[in-house]
Amino acid sequence: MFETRLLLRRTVCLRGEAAAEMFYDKARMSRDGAMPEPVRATLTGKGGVQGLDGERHLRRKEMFVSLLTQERVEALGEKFEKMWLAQLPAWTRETQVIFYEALHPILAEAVCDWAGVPLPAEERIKRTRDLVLLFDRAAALGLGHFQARRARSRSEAWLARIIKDVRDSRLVPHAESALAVIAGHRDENGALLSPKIAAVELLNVLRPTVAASVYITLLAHALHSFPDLAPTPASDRSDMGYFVQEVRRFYPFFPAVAARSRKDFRWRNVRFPAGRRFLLDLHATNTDPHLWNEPETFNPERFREEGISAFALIPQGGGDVPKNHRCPGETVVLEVMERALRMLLCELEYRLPAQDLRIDRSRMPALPGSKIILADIRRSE
Ligand code: MYR
Repeated sequence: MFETRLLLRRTVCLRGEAAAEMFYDKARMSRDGAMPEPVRATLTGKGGVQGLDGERHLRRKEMFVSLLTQERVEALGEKFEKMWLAQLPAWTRETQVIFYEALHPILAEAVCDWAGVPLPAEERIKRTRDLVLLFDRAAALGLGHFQARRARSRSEAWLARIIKDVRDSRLVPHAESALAVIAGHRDENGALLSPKIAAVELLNVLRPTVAASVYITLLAHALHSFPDLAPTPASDRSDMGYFVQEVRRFYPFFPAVAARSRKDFRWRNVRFPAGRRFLLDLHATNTDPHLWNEPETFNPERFREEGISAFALIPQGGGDVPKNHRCPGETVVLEVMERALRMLLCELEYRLPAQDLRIDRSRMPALPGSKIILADIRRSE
């Protein structure tokens, strides 16, 4: 734990299992306005589930959890795989493909289709580009930051129109779809969400699914960097699962989550005043030497041996999904990563030409310099 200033505000930075448990104590911490404004204006939007507390948060969270039953998550995985297979012939005609960028339209189309959001052919490129700007430029400075702010205004306006179309019966999405559930969701007072807030929440479904492209790119990086530890097409499901979990533990992706103390309190003999900002360092907890054996070594086998608490492996936040602020989309990420792993191992043949494979840790989200270039792509026999 140490204290610094972030955008001029005194901020306590924390890492480790005990710190994560304290950070997720709702009696001590509030989320209201906790993330820095530039992140709320780009990545998360304002008025969405990430910044709510108490009953309002629980009710909104319930809505997300209801969207993500095992059956629905698998349905999204199937769409992702189908769209990727449909793109493969085009990939084989290219001399090389930038994997990270090639994943974006596949994930965007899959999640829009799954969520019931119409994506006409003429809008695909611009809507996908905006969804990517929201997470890829959320931490950018200067022009990149303003591009992300503009992408948020455009995306919210687009989805608020679609929410109104549903409420006025001009559009009838499938009852289980994210669009139908969010458009019909009622808050704790029985009121519908405003079209703007409903758009923020719909973006909370679309954007992070496209952001899974970061993890899938890192997955390809790990397959290349640790070939002796990679599963084979014959590996069983748990071995594939351990590899995916180790990618999520080992590589930095989402750097930190933020909260604000709601009252004065004492922890580990330090007194914290109400209103102090706290940042929980997710990657530092995933690689904390007090928690993990040889944390800087990529070793999927650790998941066979080491038990994981809800506050130790926290690439998408810690604690409990329905009752606390842990990301409800973790199962979606696992689903698309496991499918991507099977695709890379079983459906595709490819080569990685000479390229910059160093992970740029000054970039958020962190990616290899080349974003993974694949060459000589063929469909496996
Ligand atoms: C999502 O879309 O919610 C998941 C992907 C997010 C990646 C964003 C990386 C930059 C975030 C900066 C956060 C700074 C926290 C202090």
